[in-house]
Amino acid sequence: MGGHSFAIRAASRAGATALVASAVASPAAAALVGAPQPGQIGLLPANTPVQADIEWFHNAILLPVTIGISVLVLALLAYVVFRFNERANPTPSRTAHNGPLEIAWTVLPALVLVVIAVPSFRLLAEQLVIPEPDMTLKVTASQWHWNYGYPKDAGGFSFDSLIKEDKDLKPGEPRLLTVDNAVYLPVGKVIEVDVTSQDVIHSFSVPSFGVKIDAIPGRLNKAWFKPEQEGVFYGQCSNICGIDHAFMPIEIHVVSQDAYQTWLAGAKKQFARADGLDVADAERVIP
Ligand SMILES: [Cu+2]
Repeated sequence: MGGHSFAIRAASRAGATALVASAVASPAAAALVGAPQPGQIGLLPANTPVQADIEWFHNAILLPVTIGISVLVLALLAYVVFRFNERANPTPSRTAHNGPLEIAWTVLPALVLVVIAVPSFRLLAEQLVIPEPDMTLKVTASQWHWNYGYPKDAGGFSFDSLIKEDKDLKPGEPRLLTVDNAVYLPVGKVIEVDVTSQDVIHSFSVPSFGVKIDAIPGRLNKAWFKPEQEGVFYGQCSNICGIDHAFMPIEIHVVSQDAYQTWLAGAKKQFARADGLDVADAERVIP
């Protein structure tokens, strides 16, 4: 797993991490729902309305269209191979044009595209038109970790979130997906994420939430999700961003309002340091 570079990265980050490394006491362990399982086929379980619609679009529209067209083309090919081979059809017809047929094979695929386009555009609008948020989470990507900022009314703190090395994993924590400081969010709330980057282009992606949005330096990209169930949900950076691209996972705990308040109280003390100047800000100030 690129252990060498990982070790260097881990070492170089160690100083900065020490500020925020000690884990915040986590509320009662929630049910794990948003992680890939061995042998899994298909999408992760949906935990937001947007992801539920994405999965419907995939299963009810895209799969039937793809399978239908593949089977049709295979059947046509088989028919041609058996019906019009040299032995079965020694004197071929000289036909070059067939008006009705040409109209049909132009119009029918266009209709298929229309069938795909209607729910597709509806889905895009659902993702891009952000409803009135209950809270906003600021997400800042760096090579190679994430920084999460909570709004002023939640304490106005921010913290770095780095991958946990294999030797530090506790039982049940998936490797390459578990981080030292996870994000905690309340269940059933509309969360807006404001995503940016400090260095190169990354991508913030949480499959169970139906969110995948580029983190671009000097630009604020917005997305949203509304987690409907409590649990732990994992994601990864989804734009090749350098040597440790594969080692900047996202871990989000969706918890009850009470558990969220408990975590918030601890996190405020944990992360509000140096007059609110967090590690990410310090790196921005000192180029
Ligand atoms: Cu990245």
